[in-house]
Amino acid sequence: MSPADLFHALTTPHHHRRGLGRAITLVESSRPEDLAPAAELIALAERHTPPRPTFRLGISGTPGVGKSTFIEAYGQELVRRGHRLAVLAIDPTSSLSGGSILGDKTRMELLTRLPEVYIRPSPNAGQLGGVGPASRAAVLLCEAAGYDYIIVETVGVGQSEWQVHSMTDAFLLLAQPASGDELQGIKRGILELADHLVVNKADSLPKEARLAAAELRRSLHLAPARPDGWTVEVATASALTGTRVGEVADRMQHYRERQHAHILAWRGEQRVLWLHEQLRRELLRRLAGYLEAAGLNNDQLRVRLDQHITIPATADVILADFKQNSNP
Ligand SMILES: Nc1nc2c(ncn2[C@@H]2O[C@H](COP(=O)(O)OP(=O)(O)O)[C@@H](O)[C@H]2O)c(=O)[nH]1
Ligand SMILES: [Mg+2]
Repeated sequence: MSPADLFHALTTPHHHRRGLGRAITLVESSRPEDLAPAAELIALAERHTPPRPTFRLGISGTPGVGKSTFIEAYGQELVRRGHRLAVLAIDPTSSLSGGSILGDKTRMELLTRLPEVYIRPSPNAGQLGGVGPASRAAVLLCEAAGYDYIIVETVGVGQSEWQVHSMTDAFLLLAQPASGDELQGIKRGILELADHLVVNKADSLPKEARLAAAELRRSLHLAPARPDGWTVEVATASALTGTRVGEVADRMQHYRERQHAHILAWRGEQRVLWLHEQLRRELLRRLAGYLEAAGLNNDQLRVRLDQHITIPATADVILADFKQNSNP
């Protein structure tokens, strides 16, 4: 199927699911022959204006904090409010550990069955250095397919929180009902990324959840005021029972309305970030292609090192040659 046909398929109401799945697979692919069609598809998605304004929410938190369970409850609330929801679950660990994707499917059982909801686990999106351009493209494709609410879920490993934060309008951090940043599973510097904080499992550990929320509020008070004027609130909720999940949705709606101008500006910046990622990836791809074509395998690189003695000098010589050869 040509990219244009594929794009047509995914934008056709009621018949878009298969097309969308194939389209996301295409943009996630690292096969050389898929690069050009993927680029064409992304170009079509970029030019397409979604039928309704869209909202992109990033959700993160340590494994077991209840992200999938929360999305199951929150997603149903969104559907009740008239949204069409796409969930992109990105798990950079899953190619190593076998992943939590299977567990996720059973935890999002009701959501999976709703016709207004599309769920896409991307176990391999992490292979090329985490949540990258492919995930950004997947968001656009979901929007083109008519989903107006996109949740990007990631387990907090490596750089994934930063990356998800840099491709969404709002970032929600789920915390454990325990005291201390470490016990809540919050890495250094991640708290500052959050626009919304929710301490989960308030049903089974109400006291611990209250204490954790109070502690998180204290750490937020210590942080400087945000330039966008938004005040981060800490909620306690239960993903399992659904208690106060509706309030989180209300607060999110308030954020969406109040921060509208900031969100638009942030999306503009995100396009520049995407361009940077694209440039980096393309440059690395071309360099790898050059090294291969020039026969510079590890044995040859060792020979070069012997010739030029130091690593920076060797790199300079190789790069000069690369530049000349990629500049016909
Ligand atoms: N008691 C209680 N258990 C929860 C809650 N949310 C999630 N869990 C449980 O915590 C475990 C991990 O949940 P899961 O959604 O898979 O976490 P994830 O790894 O962050 O996606 C499961 O056994 C859930 O049933 C909650 O609000 N209350
Ligand atoms: Mg999960």
